[in-house]
Amino acid sequence: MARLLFYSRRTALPLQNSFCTSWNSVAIHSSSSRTFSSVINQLSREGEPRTAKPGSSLVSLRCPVTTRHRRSSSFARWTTYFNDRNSQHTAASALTKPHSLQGVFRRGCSSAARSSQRQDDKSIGARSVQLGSDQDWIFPSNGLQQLADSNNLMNDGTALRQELAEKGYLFIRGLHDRQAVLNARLAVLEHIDKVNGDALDLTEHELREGVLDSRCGAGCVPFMEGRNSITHSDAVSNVLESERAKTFFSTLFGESVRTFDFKWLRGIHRAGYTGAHVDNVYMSRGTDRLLTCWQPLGDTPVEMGTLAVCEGSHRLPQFATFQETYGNFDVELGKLQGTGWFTEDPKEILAFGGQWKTSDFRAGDALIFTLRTVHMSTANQTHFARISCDTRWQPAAESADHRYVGDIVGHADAKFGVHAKEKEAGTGEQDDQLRTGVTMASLRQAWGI
Ligand SMILES: O=C(O)CCC(=O)C(=O)O
Repeated sequence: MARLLFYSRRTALPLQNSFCTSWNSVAIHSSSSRTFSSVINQLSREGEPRTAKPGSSLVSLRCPVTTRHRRSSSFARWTTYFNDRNSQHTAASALTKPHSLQGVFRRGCSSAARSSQRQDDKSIGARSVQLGSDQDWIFPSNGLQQLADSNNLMNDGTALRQELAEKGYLFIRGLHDRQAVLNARLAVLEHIDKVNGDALDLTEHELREGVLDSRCGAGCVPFMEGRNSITHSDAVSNVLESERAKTFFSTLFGESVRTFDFKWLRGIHRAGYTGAHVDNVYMSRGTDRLLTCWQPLGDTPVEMGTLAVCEGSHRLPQFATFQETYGNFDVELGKLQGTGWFTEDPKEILAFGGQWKTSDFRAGDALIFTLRTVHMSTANQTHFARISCDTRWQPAAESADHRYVGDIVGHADAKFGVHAKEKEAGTGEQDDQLRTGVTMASLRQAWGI
């Protein structure tokens, strides 16, 4: 049976649109009983037959085959996320006033919706999302476009390399086995719950839903980066170091490959995001033919925090000074204080040129990009933990940045990126680097950018 979950902070939750043309059952989940009443009343007004269990936090609504619900100006943003039994989904949402619905997830979509899922990616309508610190973005739009996948080139190394050189990234749908990714997600959620029993809301939600406790903010989801029992658990390794992944990267490089032992496994809390940066500032001490592969562990719509790349930023002449100064900076050697991000405002990158692109990601999808490609993430505006991992791949014959291979002694602590941001936000720790390091603002002033 299809299942739809609504998460809400408010009580007024009318539906705006439905995108799946046939669903047969809906579950509404919230801690507020007023929320249920108002949803049920609204659905009733809109002519949806319903069955509700009074007093229960989980309400089943039987819906007929339906086309679209009426629009109303009072409707808040909501997002639907469809998954079918054959491991596909389409994500959709409606235009919005922010606030009420934090996310709507539906499992078990009809075959009609399944067959039209590709079209739905384009036709579902625009949603407002937060890119980095900037709330002023619509996806998809001219400013923040849909990533085009390169699946048609999958078996052609030369074509893949040309595409990567041209765009600075490759978006591959279903690079990984979907079920393996979902298994990995569950293993990570179990790990999170084991390390911090307060991180996830398990009073009303199943673990596999990955719903964060309402008090879980910065610093609450355990740190999981490095080489450890969860990054190298069977479930996670089955995705990150699968034969399927190795074959893809061997084809892409046209030679045998290796991957860093260090894995950047992350659980991003509500409101968390990553600012704009290039990876060269963190890992420039080996070959420059190093690629990042970003993969969410689970279905991840843009509202949940997806990676966005600035197409062309790795090679456009307008980025030359940016790449020669910031792009060549080694955050550790340069004793940087802070994240290593050039900016949290995507518009500052657009001032150079390029084009921001992202996508709703399905479990299994991956985004691969160069050391010089500017990227950042949308903010997680949902109640779900966004779980993802960055892996790094390079030709086996070339030198590897010693900090990320082997035992990784001395580099287990994250000093930069999102963790530095959390420290800045005042979670307590003040290490030497934070007190004495150079700031990105002062560097940018010196670089004149
Ligand atoms: O997962 C994220 O939010 C950002 C990942 C990333 O940019 C990186 O590790 O380089």
